[in-house]
Amino acid sequence: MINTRQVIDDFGRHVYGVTPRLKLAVTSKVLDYQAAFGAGSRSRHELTITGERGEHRLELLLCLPNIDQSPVFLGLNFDGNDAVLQQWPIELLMRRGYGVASVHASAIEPDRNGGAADGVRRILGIGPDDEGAPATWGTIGVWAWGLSLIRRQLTDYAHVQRDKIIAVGHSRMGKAALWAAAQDEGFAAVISNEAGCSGDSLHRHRAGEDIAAITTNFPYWFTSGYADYAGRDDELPVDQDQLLAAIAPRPVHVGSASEDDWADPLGQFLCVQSARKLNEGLGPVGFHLRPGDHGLLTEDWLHYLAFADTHLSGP
Ligand code: GTR
Repeated sequence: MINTRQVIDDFGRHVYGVTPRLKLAVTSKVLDYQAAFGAGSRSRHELTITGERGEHRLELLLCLPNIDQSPVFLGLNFDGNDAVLQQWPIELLMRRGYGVASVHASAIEPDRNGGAADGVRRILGIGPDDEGAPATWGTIGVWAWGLSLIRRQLTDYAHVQRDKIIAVGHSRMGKAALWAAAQDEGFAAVISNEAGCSGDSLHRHRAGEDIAAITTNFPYWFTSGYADYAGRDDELPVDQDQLLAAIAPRPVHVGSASEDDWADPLGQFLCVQSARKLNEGLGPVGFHLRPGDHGLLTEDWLHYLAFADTHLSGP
């Protein structure tokens, strides 16, 4: 039986950094609202987060179908909210009765070394030795924290089914979605699309990206001690199957692509299999493997819709 609290503590300590406890005021203002795809509405909201050292603003994109209340897929995006309208099959999701909420990850904290100085962390009043300082709290952890903050905000919108908010993310955003859902029981389910190393594939299956590569290319994503495990992946006190298992009884789905060697599809599959054993059947852990390379495709979304229809009984 998995000790969820222990797993979360260990991932905080060794991988993503410990999430500081912060109580912040968040306000929301509608920037614009329009009909979308003949299937519902699309609105943009400005969220203002007030911390000890000032305010930080984010733009939230919210697409909702024309039904009284809908489940919502909430995910961070790579290229901004306008791009997500082109990149995700939002019309299809809305026609199936689901809403979509998204925020540009870099609007929470820029995806680069030193990004902490220009993101939400700069207003939080966290000193260099405090929990939450850049060396101890990585950017993936900040994104995950941001996802929770946005989830709570979404529960204020009348047309959002508050107990059916699904965290979703591709690749680095998949890592953030898993970490967010593990820590925040308010997420009803989580979808991890090709999150790979430090997300949804096993460290102990030594293939694809490893801790040395990821902490060389993206040191700021993690707590600084994670890099100590470079070349010693097997010695990391946790593995990603435990993170997946810690989300149970809530459902998890992992999406994988046959040519995505960097994310290690076999390592993802083995991670899912092992998580199912660890959670002792408490929560479903789904998996699909599609042909092709790294990416979040409509084909993947069709699996995610089927998953949500089955495990959250749909809209
Ligand atoms: C890669 C990184 C992966 C994955 C990917 C992505 O460069 O090494 O861990 O996160 O980026 O986000 O697409």
